[in-house]
Amino acid sequence: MIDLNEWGWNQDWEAKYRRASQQGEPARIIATYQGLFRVVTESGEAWAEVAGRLRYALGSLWPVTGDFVVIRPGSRAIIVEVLDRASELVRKQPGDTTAHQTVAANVDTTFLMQSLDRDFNVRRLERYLTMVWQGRSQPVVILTKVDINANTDAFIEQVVRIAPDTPVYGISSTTGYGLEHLTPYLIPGHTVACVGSSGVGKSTLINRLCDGAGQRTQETRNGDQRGRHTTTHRELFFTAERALIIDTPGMRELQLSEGDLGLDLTFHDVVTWVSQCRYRNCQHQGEPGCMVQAAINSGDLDSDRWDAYRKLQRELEHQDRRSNPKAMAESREQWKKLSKAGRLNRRAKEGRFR
Ligand SMILES: Nc1nc2c(ncn2[C@@H]2O[C@H](COP(=O)(O)OP(=O)(O)OP(=O)(O)O)[C@@H](O)[C@H]2O)c(=O)[nH]1
Ligand SMILES: [Mg+2]
Ligand SMILES: [Zn+2]
Repeated sequence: MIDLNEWGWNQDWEAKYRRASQQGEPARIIATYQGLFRVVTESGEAWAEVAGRLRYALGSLWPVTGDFVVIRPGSRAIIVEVLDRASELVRKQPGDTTAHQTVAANVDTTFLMQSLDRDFNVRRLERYLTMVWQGRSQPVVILTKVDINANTDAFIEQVVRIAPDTPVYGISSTTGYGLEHLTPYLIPGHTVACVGSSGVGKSTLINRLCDGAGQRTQETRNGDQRGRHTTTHRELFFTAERALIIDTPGMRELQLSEGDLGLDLTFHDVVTWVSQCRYRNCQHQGEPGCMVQAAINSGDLDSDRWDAYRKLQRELEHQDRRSNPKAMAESREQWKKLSKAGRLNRRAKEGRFR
């Protein structure tokens, strides 16, 4: 018998399970393999697939690693329901679509990892923070490979400047430096996910925390500090402390899915300035009583940070329009009107109305 509590099950899940509409056994997804799922149940590990009638119905609740599900056991178990997520990490699919990809579900703490070789970038970190807050998980910023960069404190300071309330630590999975700072997050039954670009050292850290859980990482070739794409699917492991930790494949680019809660939480300093402008519809372009301009002028607000906020805000508005047909129709109407006006203008100029 397996104690699902060790796998993150608790009274909240028990309650959700009791309310579930489908009969079956509770299980947690521990890995996904193109349509097949590795699950753990009270009677052990098994392979599972999604019930045929759910294939198109699940939408964004399509199971991912970390999900709790209801299964019908069998030589191949059938997933008949996905329990409502407590949290999720969602990114927009790379490329020009409105499809979203959930990377992991039911994550208590997210280790946002950047490495101090060539990966460090505060603007990208803001993106990741937005995703984590939006998904109702708690971020911890981890700067990796401090063994190859002498100037860790300066990097930590840069992170503190954009995320004063978020914990940030410098670590080395090679030497073990700083790993003790992560212990408070590795609580038995809690789930942590490692997120960050390819090569930052997610799998290496997990290996180390799991006492060699058999994760595969690829040694760098010819001193190439970036390593190579190695993780092909997500998985969930136990750390030495019996916390659960999820490896996610490296993201080449992070695009955000819609919603502005995460943006507001990541940029709460900016939001505070905006809320203090004299006019509610202030465009922050030199109007009297604009607190944003005042804060930039006095050095209280970094103009790069302001630009980053505006850029992400525009990106999210664009997303909202694309995934919200009404807003899209409205903007299409707008566009039609404008282009019609443009056509009329042109004709007027060409003198066709005379
Ligand atoms: N110097 C140094 N190298 C490290 C450290 N951590 C990881 N590496 C190396 O960085 C390379 C990439 O590490 P991985 O753990 O595979 O990176 P990853 O984030 O899992 O990458 P993907 O699976 O592609 O997303 C490997 O060659 C590791 O040996 C560290 O703390 N210091
Ligand atoms: Mg990896
Ligand atoms: Zn303003």
